[in-house]
Amino acid sequence: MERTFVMVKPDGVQRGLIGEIVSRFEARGLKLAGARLELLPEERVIEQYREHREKPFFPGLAAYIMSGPCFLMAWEGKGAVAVVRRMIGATNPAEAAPGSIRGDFALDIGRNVIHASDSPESAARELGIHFAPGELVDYKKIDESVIYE
Ligand code: IDP
Ligand code: MG
Repeated sequence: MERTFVMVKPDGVQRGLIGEIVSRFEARGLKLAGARLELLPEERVIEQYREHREKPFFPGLAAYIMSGPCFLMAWEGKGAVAVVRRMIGATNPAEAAPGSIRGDFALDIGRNVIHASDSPESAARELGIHFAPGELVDYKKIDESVIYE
């Protein structure tokens, strides 16, 4: 089983999309291991987006992410990192497939509603930035026997 870090960005929170987004991951069969609504401090935004620190869009990105609360989640399941990336869709919502979260709910690359880790390595790193050890919950979900072979 794999865990991935997923975050509804401030535009998604303000637009009332938390429930819709959580529902999609639940319906897919993924298991919620932790969640928190939070106004992110600048240090953690810089840490999360450190690969983009020198890019021209970084100041705007950081201001957007800190413009309101984000909804932070850890989702668990078989191949969760890649599965969730496909569910959120392409970075630029104009190119995101219909049926994906960005393809259904966004239009602008600078307001693309959701973040998800892009590899198992970044998932481990990002979960470590936002969740304390022990904050994520290990439990058995009763539908596992019908979701997995
Ligand atoms: P990802 O979120 O699909 O992993 P990344 O390339 O890692 O995409 O970029 C991180 C975030 O930075 C994007 O989700 C988007 O919010 C923002 N971003 C990326 N490229 C641009 C851009 O060209 N203009 C404005 N914002 C951008
Ligand atoms: Mg990324």
